[in-house]
Amino acid sequence: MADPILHHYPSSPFAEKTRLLLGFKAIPWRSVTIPRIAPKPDLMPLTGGYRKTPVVQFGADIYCDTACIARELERRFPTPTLHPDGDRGNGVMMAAWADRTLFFTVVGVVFGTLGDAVPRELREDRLKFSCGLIDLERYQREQDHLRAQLRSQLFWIERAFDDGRQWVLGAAPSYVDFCVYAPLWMTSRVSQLELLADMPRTREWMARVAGCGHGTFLDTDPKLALEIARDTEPAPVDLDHVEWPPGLGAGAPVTVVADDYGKDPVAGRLVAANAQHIVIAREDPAVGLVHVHFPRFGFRIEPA
Ligand SMILES: N[C@@H](CCC(=O)N[C@@H](CS)C(=O)NCC(=O)O)C(=O)O
Repeated sequence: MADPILHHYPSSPFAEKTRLLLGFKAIPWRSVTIPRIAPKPDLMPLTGGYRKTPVVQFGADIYCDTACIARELERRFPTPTLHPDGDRGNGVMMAAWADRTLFFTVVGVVFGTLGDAVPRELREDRLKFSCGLIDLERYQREQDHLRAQLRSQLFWIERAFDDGRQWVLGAAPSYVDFCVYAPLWMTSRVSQLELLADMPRTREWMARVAGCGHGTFLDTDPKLALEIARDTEPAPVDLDHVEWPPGLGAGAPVTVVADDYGKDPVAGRLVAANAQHIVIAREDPAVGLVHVHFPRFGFRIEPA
């Protein structure tokens, strides 16, 4: 099987979550560095418009969003598992809190604290990208409130280790460890805040998660990633159950778009869908036919 290609940039917390997942599973990977702000000309032929970071490519299969990426890594590389003790539910529920609520609280605290040190083009890009949600001036105004919200959630995390466990769900690392870690890793950009000074168990756990490392990877030219997609066929799709959106079926022209922020629609033909997964097919002159995969949670499918 070809190595996964991670399209990412160093400072992205969701990319850090993915780099650690690859390290934990000891999967060799290729690294393509993408720009931190739009435009992302070498990514667009692969995703068809989705611009969030990261994206993982296996040949002509493109996986958007870390929930979808993690599920695919687990499917292709089941050992070591992200769901020890056969529990595929609890960690994923907690992960949804970490990916959305905890992450956005951290973004508010970090960007609001960095303030004018955030380059103007990054501020403007994120304001537009988030339809006004990532607003540095508002973050600065609401800083006390945001820090209180973050401290509240940090206590929840610290208390998860009250019984002496080493990992959030118990004795072994699992998916949720990487999801909770990623936003906290982002807070290290404002170390002067000392948010974790009185949270020794969280700091020790963070060192354990960081210890998973990033595994071995090869820096790869973005053009090579496009050639790999062009020279490969999408893999056969085999979902364990089918759950079509109302009125839509195989081959229907659709758009798929995130329902929270970064709402750039991707157009294609529906290949498969169920309660967890959406696959669409699209063609681009640079890459030919590709399948683009999204999680079902957090994405809206509409007739094109
Ligand atoms: N739900 C998405 C969130 C990804 C996300 O918000 N990534 C940030 C960077 S950490 C992003 O896309 N920022 C804008 C950009 O990179 O263009 C996931 O799990 O992958």
